[in-house]
Amino acid sequence: MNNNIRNIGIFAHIDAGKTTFTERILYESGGLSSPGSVEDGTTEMDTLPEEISRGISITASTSMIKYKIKQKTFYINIIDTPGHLDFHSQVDSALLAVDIAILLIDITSGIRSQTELISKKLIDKKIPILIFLNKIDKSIEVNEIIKNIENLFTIKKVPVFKIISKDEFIFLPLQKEIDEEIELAYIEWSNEWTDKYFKAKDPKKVLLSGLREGIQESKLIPIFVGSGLTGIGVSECLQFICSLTPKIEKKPYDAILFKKQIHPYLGRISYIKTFISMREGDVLFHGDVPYRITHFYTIIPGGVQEVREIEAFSIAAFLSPEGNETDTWQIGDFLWKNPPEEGEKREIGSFPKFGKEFIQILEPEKEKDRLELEHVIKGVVWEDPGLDVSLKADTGQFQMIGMGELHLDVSIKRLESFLQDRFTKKNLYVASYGLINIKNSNLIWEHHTSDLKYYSFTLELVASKSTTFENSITFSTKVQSMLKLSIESAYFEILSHAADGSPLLGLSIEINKIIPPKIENEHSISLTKVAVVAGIKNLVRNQFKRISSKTNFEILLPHSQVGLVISMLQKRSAKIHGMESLDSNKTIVKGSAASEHLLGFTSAMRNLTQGKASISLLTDFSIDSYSEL
Ligand SMILES: Nc1nc2c(ncn2[C@@H]2O[C@H](COP(=O)(O)OP(=O)(O)OP(=O)(O)O)[C@@H](O)[C@H]2O)c(=O)[nH]1
Ligand SMILES: [Mg+2]
Repeated sequence: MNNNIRNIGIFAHIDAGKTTFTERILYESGGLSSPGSVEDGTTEMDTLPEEISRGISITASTSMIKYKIKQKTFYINIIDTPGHLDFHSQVDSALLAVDIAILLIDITSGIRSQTELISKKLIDKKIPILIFLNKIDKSIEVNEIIKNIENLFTIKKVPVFKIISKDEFIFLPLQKEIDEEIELAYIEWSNEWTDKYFKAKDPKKVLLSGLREGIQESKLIPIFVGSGLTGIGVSECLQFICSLTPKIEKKPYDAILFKKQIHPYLGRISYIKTFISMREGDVLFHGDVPYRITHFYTIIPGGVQEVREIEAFSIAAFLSPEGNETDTWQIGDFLWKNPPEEGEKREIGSFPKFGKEFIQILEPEKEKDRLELEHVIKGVVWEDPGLDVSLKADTGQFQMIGMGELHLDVSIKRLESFLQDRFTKKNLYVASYGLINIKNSNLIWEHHTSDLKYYSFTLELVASKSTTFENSITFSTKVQSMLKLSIESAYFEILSHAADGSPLLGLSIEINKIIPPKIENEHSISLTKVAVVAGIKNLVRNQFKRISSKTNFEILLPHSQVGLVISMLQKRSAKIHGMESLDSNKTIVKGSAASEHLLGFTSAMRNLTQGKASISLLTDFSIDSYSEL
């Protein structure tokens, strides 16, 4: 890795202070004359109108700063990620680019579910982690939190600070003296470093080298302390990061796409992390499709900078390819500098698919605006890997499909910023399914067009509830292939809306006898379909239970409002899993409910608690954790 590039990601739960911390880093580096404020809507990182008005981050934003330590200049790409779980696809995309993670923990609200979720992801990806206990200006009670951090990782945690008083903090790496009680842990993880330490002329230097290597090798996690708001501990943390050189694995590709954005000045841009150096005019291959990059850009505090050359292991943006073929570039896709060799099969990318089951129906206010609405929706979907759009075949309405209510809400506000009121929001719902609930039964499905026997069609079968959520159809009798295809397609088509319009799950059919019409012509195919459709409708009628995704919630609120919120939750058939009381006079309430029952809950709760309660919602889209409605 180039010795002076650092790609840092800032991760944490909602409101832990990521954006404020990032602004402070931009300020410390000289990139800003004063740090922006989330409250005043003046930050570099939260610039979308919805980010400013709600005071939350929605997208992962990057900025590059130059940071000088003595004579050496470091180029630091910093990525500020959103804390709301509705936007966690943004966190996953940021993880494609970062080499070092700063995990903020707000000492006034402790370890929360997002902290646990992101910790697991960072460990899985073997990204070195630094913990920063934030908002120390509010309280210096950190012992309880440090104890709780123990359960967060199996990796050894080592403090790098000592708190003397509210106004005095000592950063041990900057001290000449050695605090053996704390600092011996920096080398004890390795026999080699322990040997070196006891033989060293300059043992402090060995301790710090041991600490750095321990972090780079994911054997140690240092704990910093400070405040992004007042700046305590921020420059110490930044300087320490510059002294780390994380190991970068060589990849079989030359760059990875990690973000797409409709930029206010540049239009559609794509961000890549590079693994080799590149320069303007270079051609990059997506599979075997070439694309010439005329200019590279880096986002810097206050604007955009055009750059001729991009070093290996850095981050850069370029104008996104337009057109049908190249528009298929997805976040997580790999790019190469050379075309594939003959016979070479290239993997395109490896970004996870996200569960999306919150659906908002939209339609143009006037028919003449339909094309423009479609264009704008597609643009917003293009930017956001957590969003999809489809057309409702029966009504021609658009279905915008997202990861949560807040996610859809801000996506619609984004549409409004382009279209104002030229479209209408119809219903919002959560996808639900019918899960078949029948006993094994031998059935006969038949269809007669008239009295004429030679036009009738009969299927004999066994229908049962499958052990999984899968639908399946098997044939234990010989069947001509066209007929088989037509039975199968009718079966899957009707199941896609058999449960009162919703998809039906878990139905397994074994066909063991077929008596086709005596006369075989084009009618026989449609007759088979009619028989299958009618048979399934009959079978399914009221024989299913409706299931839907489950949402886990975590609510942080003042002790005095717990009763109020619990009674609101009970009305929505929520299950409370636990409550935890924090030193800061606040309680965390954890539980779950059917996602559908929680629609509208966040805003109702905010109104009733006058904004004093904050909620984090994580919907579990894995089908085996769905619950009955
Ligand atoms: N006292 C104090 N307040 C802070 C500190 N850092 C952030 N805040 C406040 O905490 C609130 C949330 O800060 P943000 O920086 O928006 O938090 P975030 O983690 O970026 O939030 P999301 O992006 O929505 O997840 C704001 O009101 C900040 O002013 C800090 O170090 N001390
Ligand atoms: Mg933020």
